Amino acid sequence: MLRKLMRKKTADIQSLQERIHTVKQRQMPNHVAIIMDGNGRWAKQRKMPRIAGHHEGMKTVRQVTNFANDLGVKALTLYAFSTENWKRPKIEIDFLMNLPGEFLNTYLPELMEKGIKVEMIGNMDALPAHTKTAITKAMEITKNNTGLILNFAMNYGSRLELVHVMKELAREVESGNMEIEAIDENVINSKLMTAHLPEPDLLIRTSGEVRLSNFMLWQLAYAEFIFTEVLWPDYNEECFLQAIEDFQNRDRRFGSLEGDRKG
Ligand code: V0D
Repeated sequence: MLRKLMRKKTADIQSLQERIHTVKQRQMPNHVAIIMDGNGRWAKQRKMPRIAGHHEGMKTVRQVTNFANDLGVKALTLYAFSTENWKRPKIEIDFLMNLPGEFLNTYLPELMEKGIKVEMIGNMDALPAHTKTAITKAMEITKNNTGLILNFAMNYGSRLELVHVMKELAREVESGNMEIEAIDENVINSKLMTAHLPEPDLLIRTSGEVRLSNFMLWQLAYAEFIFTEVLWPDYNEECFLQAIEDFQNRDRRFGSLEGDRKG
């Protein structure tokens, strides 16, 4: 009986390895963006405080980051804190703002070992000093790493980002440095906080919510969207692998007939 169970277990592990082998031979998304939803609900189901869910969600961040790096994904953007999240109770915000420091204290050696580079988008100014310090240090220490870019969206909102781009362009036109006619998609891309990153080609949102919630509105124009009922603390390598497989099985044609089946 035990032997039979063991055999089954071995088979399961092998098939996961086989699936990884297969996705690696196909086109990997360059940039995966994730809205990490469901931490509060996960905690509530266990009669635990919301912060316990946030803390558990941090472990998922580590797991998914390492897995994405192993698969050869170039950039992973995680929506960690939105401009809307300031409306939450102060006690919850205080706890959240300790997570970057805790995450980096715990995992920075591992990030260095794996060559992962930490970056962030969003307005850093409004973050507490200790949070800012932790993130700035990690960005400095990992800046020469050449593996996965682990990009945290913190105090980020897409419309506000676009407002800044528009103001910046208006200033350049007003000062005579740019012709209105020179404004095109590339110019706008170059002013976004994601200017140096490949365009996200896959968006994942967990926990059953089917909305964009002001996340990378411009950047996600051509991305594949994958929504799952799985709560972020329960999300794992197998879930991420499934998302990559789903991505690879979609027909990405950008509106052209390229790849259209004959007959
Ligand atoms: C809570 C689930 C890692 C989402 C994941 C302050 C909500 C865990 C970071 C982090 C959060 C951010 C920057 C950095 C290193 C780590 C994080 C927040 C929330 C918002 F440089 N997890 N995490 N930041 N949660």
